[in-house]
Amino acid sequence: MPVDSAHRFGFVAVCGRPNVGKSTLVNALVGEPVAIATPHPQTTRERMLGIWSRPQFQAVLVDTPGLHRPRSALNRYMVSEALAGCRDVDVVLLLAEIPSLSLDRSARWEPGDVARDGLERIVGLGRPIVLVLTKTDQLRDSKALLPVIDAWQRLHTFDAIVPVAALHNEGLEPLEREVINHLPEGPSHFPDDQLTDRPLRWHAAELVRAELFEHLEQELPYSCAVVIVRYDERGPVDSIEATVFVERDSQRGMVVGKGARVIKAISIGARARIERLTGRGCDLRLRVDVAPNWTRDPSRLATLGYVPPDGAPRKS
Ligand SMILES: Nc1nc2c(ncn2[C@@H]2O[C@H](COP(=O)(O)OP(=O)(O)OP(=O)(O)O)[C@@H](O)[C@H]2O)c(=O)[nH]1
Ligand SMILES: [Mg+2]
Repeated sequence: MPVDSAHRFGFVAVCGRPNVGKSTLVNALVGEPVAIATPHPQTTRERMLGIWSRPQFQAVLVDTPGLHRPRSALNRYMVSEALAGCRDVDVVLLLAEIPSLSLDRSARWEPGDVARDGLERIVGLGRPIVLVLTKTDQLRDSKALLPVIDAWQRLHTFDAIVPVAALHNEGLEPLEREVINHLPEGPSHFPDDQLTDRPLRWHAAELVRAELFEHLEQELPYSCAVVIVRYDERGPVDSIEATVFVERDSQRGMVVGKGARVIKAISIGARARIERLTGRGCDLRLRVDVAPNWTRDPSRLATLGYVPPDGAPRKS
C-alpha cells in the first residue's frame, strides 16, 4: 500500500508469451471470468479491458494476445494488438511461466528466444515492467524459483518480480501492492460494477470460441472466427444468432460433425456459458460458413471484426 491513502487510477498491461496465464490472472484480479482462458496457446486474439475495482484504487487491466513470432495475417494482428495494449500504460505486467524442472536443471535454465524477443519489444516501449512468474503451483522444488529469477534478472532490471499461481489465487496480494505503487492518484473512470469494456455480444462470441476449443481437434479452432449476427435481449430469454466462420469447405463438415453432433455440443456448451454470464435464459443458434483463407487475408480479417489497432472501430 502507498503511504498516503489517496485513491488511485491507472492502466496495467498484462502481456507475455501465449499460454503463460494472462487471461487467468486478469480473471483472478477482476474476480469474475471476464476473459476466456483455455489450455491452448493463442486463445486470446484481441485486447480486452478487465476493470479491477477496490475501495482504494481502480486498475484497468489490459488482457492481450500472446507475444509470438507471427506467420499469418491473424497472428500479425494479434501481436500488434498485444503491443498496442502495452503502450501508454502505467505499468506492464510481463508474465512468464515458471519451468517445471528439477533443481539441478533449473540452475542451467534460460528464457527461450520467443520470451527474449517479447521482453525486448516490451522494454522498447519504455514503461515500468513487473515480471510476474506464473504457475508457481507447478514448481517441483520451491528452491528452483531462485535460479529462474536470476536468469531473468540477467536479461533486464525489472521494477519488481512477483511469483503467482493465479489459478489458485496465490501471490495476488504482493502483486496488488506492486500495481498500486505504479498507479497515479486519480478517481475511478468506470462504475465499480463494470467489469469489462466489451459489450455482451462480444463476450458471447468469445464464449462460443471457448467451446470450439473444447470440442474441435487440435488446429481447427485456430481456423474459426465467431460473428454474432443478432443479439436480442427483448424477449423472456436472450435470442442470439451467431456464425462460425471456417477457412475451407472441408472444415465446415468437421465443425458440424456427423448428424450435427459437434455443432450441437458446441451450442449447448456455449449457451450454458452465456447464461452463466448474463444470469438469463438464452436461445443460441449457430451456423457454420466458409470465409476462404480468412486468417491469411487482412481484408477478410477486418470483415470478421479483427481491425488493426490503428484502423477503424473495433468489433463489438
Ligand atoms: N497450474 C496452473 N495453471 C494455470 C495457472 N494460471 C493459468 N493456468 C493455465 O494455463 C493455461 C493458459 O491460461 P490462459 O490464462 O488462457 O493463458 P494466456 O496467457 O491468456 O494464453 P493466450 O491467450 O493463449 O496467450 C490454462 O489451462 C490455465 O488454466 C496457474 O496458476 N497454475
Ligand atoms: Mg489469454
